[in-house]
Amino acid sequence: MQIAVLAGGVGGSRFVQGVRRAYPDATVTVIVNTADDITLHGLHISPDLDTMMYSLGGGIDPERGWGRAEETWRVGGELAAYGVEPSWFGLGDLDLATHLVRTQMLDAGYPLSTVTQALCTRWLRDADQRAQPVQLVPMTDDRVETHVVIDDPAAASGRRAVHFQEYWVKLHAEPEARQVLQVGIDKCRPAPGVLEAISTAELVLLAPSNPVVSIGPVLGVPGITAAIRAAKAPVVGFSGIIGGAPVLGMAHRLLPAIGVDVDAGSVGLHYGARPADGVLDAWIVDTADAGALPRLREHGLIAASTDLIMSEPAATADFIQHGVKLATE
Ligand code: GDP
Ligand code: FO1
Ligand code: CA
Repeated sequence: MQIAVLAGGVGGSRFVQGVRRAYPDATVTVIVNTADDITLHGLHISPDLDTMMYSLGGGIDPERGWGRAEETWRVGGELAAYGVEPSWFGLGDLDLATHLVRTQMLDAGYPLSTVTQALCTRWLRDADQRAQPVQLVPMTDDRVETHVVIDDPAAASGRRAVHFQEYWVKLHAEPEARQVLQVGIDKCRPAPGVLEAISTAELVLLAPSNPVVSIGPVLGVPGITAAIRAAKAPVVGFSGIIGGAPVLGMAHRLLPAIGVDVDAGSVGLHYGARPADGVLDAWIVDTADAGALPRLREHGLIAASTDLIMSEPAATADFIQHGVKLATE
């Protein structure tokens, strides 16, 4: 069985671990958001790709959910001692090696998808003793960056745009997000293998990742939404919003900026049903959001509620199988 998953970082990687558990023999391709990417200290950092790679490869710091386990911060300390900015983005010593390798390979002319494959050789080849390791593919090899427009009384326009990482990490998503822009999205192309993974899949899954800054950019890559609409496989999405709030993170600070209410039903309708120009066949919400089911069904979606907390891969596998069964029977 071939499965294509659209995903971001922390939520996406927990979900993919559930996919692995639910379909141990499947070929799984994860199309990962790269609009969180940022260049700092001359290094190309791909947070969602790295979170996915370290998580599936057993190298993630489980408490933070990003970066390496048993990390040390000596290089960052030295940069701070030189007064080098930005000091608000923590780059651990072990993690820095990944960014050094990635940047060197990019500078040598390799595309991000090839670099990702090379990095994953270390992390995923024997990760779970499967014949077929998970394949991580960036949504695009081209540069795309999420920027968030916030109020700034000092600016002539009264507003300014900051990189998503500045909004998320430095500003803790506290300023009102007036607009979320994916700079470069219009002109980017899907990375090699992305459209093929979708068109040949027997199952397409949308992880419960952030709808605005994780799934949003992936669907925004020209050609990806059309490929999902045309896919022969059932397309099943899972809500990361439970009881009117994200399970973790700050998606509630960004959804209003794209005009979507912070509730599971509204996110499902935002993705929409395939017959109504959307991308989903089925939308699975938590039991706390069962009240949204009639509205979702009215809009042509197969909809169901179940426990969507990804406490461990087995629990995630259970709700994935449940959702897929509904969409396919
Ligand atoms: P990021 O890129 O690291 O921000 O991670 P993702 O975008 O992949 O995932 C973040 C989203 O995952 C958040 O909006 C969360 O609400 C959602 N999420 C995290 N844990 C859970 C969980 O246990 N269950 C569900 N349904 N969603 C979750
Ligand atoms: N998140 C933080 O809250 N603070 C950090 O200093 C930080 C550094 C960092 C370095 C590498 C990396 O791959 C991720 C990192 N993250 C950090 C997580 C990241 O900023 C965001 O959570 C994601 O981009 C949202 O998906
Ligand atoms: Ca992300």
